[in-house]
Amino acid sequence: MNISTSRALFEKAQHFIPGGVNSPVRAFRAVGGSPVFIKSAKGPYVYDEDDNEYIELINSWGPMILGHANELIQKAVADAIQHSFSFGAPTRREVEMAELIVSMVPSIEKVRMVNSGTEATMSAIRVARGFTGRDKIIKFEGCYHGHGDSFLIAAGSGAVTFGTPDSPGVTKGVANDTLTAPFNDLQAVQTLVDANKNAIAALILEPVVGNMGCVLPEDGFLQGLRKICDEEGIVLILDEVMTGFRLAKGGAQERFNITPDLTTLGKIIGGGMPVGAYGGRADIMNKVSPAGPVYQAGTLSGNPIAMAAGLTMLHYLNDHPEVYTQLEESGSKLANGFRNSMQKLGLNYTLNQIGSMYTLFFTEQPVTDFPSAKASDLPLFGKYFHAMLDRGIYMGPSQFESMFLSTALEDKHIQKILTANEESLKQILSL
Ligand code: HOZ
Repeated sequence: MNISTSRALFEKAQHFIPGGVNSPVRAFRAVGGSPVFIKSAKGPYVYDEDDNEYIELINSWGPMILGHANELIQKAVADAIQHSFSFGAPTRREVEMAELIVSMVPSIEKVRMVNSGTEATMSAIRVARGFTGRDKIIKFEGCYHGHGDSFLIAAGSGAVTFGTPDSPGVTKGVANDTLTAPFNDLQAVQTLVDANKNAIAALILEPVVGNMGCVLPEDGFLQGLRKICDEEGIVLILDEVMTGFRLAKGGAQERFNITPDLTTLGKIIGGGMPVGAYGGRADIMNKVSPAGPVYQAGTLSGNPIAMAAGLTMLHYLNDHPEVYTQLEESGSKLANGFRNSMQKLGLNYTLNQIGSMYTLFFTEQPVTDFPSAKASDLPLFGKYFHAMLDRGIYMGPSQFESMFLSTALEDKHIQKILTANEESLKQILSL
């Protein structure tokens, strides 16, 4: 495959951008080789600067639920830009967006728009601290909540991919206020809570983890956390930046029947534009300025173009339940196909899948937490990644990421992914 233009761009980028990329995972360091630079995308396909076509499994890390360059969203953006790009003042669409989010996610009574998932999680933690008057938080090993200081302790996604789950630059004070527990380990959470009575403001997690690869909550885990939080007056925050409006209309919380106190949302509610939001119980959200004393602000928050894109997508999801049926079917078809191929080839790697999210882990052990995810054969994943890329399938370039499907995937695309998968496994294992 010719990627000479991408190579040249990457070479140049490294002179001007740290590591040549604006977000570390993109640099392909976990899988080796040179990243492909994307020029455009439509439906299930992305095209690189050398005009190679790929079926895409990143979907901008979640938001392209309807596939790339969806025409309804394009039109909404085209209409919105006629009226300028930013006002720094309230708009009608922000109210419509808040009303729609509240109607789709029942645990959210009030919501504040921000510009990214990172801003959403940082702000949610601040509000939880302001509400409880406590300092500490609990997060889970391998969960990633953006790059806010409090979360770069035992963090997943790029932080683990690049070996810096505890980033330099985070002060000892902040690190001391972040307690970590293994995912799916209720007893460990209880022990932390018992050892820090009346000191824990919030417990935050991805209800389905996407950032150590796709890892599901075991039966009763989320409900157990809810109970502990209720008993101890801890604010339960579900980070649904990647699962919100994807695993169900009301997100993972609907799917697993769990009611958080606060929810963080991200890129999905902008249809791919830079957006985030946090929301939840009115009594907590009323602490946010100017209703209350916890300060949080942003010139671009509720940006009119992003609101136009996000509103159009959310309305579509709200009005078309068949989207979720299709995502479930596509996820199942892929998972069944992967399992059939592995059986045929005598392989027993672990496939974690739920709805339109999945990760194939190169380990034979069940992956239920961070240590079991890290037991995967990472060099083998790198080979698999490139074997798939060579066959026109563009995956997240790290073992510690989830893949995301869109409704633009038709049976022929799923078949192509399955064929590429089987051929790639044969190639990398010399079968
Ligand atoms: N949370 C996103 C997926 N793991 C991160 C994307 C990125 O780091 O660029």
